Amino acid sequence: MKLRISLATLLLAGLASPAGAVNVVFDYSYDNTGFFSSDKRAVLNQVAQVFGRNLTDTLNAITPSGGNVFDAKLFDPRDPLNSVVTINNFSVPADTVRIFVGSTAFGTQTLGVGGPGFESVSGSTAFINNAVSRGEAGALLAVPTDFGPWGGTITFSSTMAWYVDSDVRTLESFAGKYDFYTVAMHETAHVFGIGTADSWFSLVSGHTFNGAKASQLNGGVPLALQNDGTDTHFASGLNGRANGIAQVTLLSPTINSGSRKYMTNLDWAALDDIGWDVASLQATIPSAVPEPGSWAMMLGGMLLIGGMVRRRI
Ligand SMILES: [Ca+2]
Ligand SMILES: [Ca+2]
Ligand SMILES: [Zn+2]
Repeated sequence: MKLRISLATLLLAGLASPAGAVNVVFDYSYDNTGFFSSDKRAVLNQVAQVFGRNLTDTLNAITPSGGNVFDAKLFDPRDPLNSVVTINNFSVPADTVRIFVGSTAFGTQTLGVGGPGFESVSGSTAFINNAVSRGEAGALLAVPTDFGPWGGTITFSSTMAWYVDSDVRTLESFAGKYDFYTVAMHETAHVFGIGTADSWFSLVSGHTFNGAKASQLNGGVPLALQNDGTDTHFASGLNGRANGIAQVTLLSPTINSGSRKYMTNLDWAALDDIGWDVASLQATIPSAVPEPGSWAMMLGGMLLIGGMVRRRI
């Protein structure tokens, strides 16, 4: 009987959530300053589309009840470096990842901070295992090979000059400003585990990332990490490919003003290596193929990088 119930549950889950549909929800509950204007939310909607359509894992719901207690803990979107907030009795639907966003004046050269949340969980073993893995069995191993977060936090600088692009499929000139899309994509990748998940650190040694798929794409060489003591970013000089051309990985630690970076094949391959089912290593924007005009501008923009001020992300 138990088996039959399980099969029925799987069937229902399959009907409710077709493959390729991780639902990335940005949550503005902690935006107490009105930072997230409609144009910024439109950019985040595009970020949600890129990640949501390209990650095809099925994630179990977390549904606390009775003695099964799940309290979400997250770095406070309004003050992520100093404060943690708890959301008692937190639940999340199947396949949904909820990312709480906020802003603060970092007072440094930091453009953004992002990472997954954590939790305080108690109850039956089955409830606890599901809550911390969302059904991704590899997340429960002693050396984790998968990651099933409920969501996390992204905080943006409230003081930097942002370029907020209503349509990220086209690239315009924005000298002196920092690209909100680039930073949002970078921080979202941190929420999904690059530089943050246990399954990431399972593959880190000697300041390199040793994921098989990423290393294969990198000429058989493990990916160099930024040697800053944290092993949370790829090295500044590490090139992958995006939109058919070489580009420094999105998950390197800095970005220049006036320029956009996309997820490269190496960034996506790293997500694959830490446990995600990645549909395409070429996903950069909500629709797959950039128009010829934006290619030309991208190439033009690259020539301008040299003198730009770099900021940490
Ligand atoms: Ca545009
Ligand atoms: Ca997975
Ligand atoms: Zn970062």
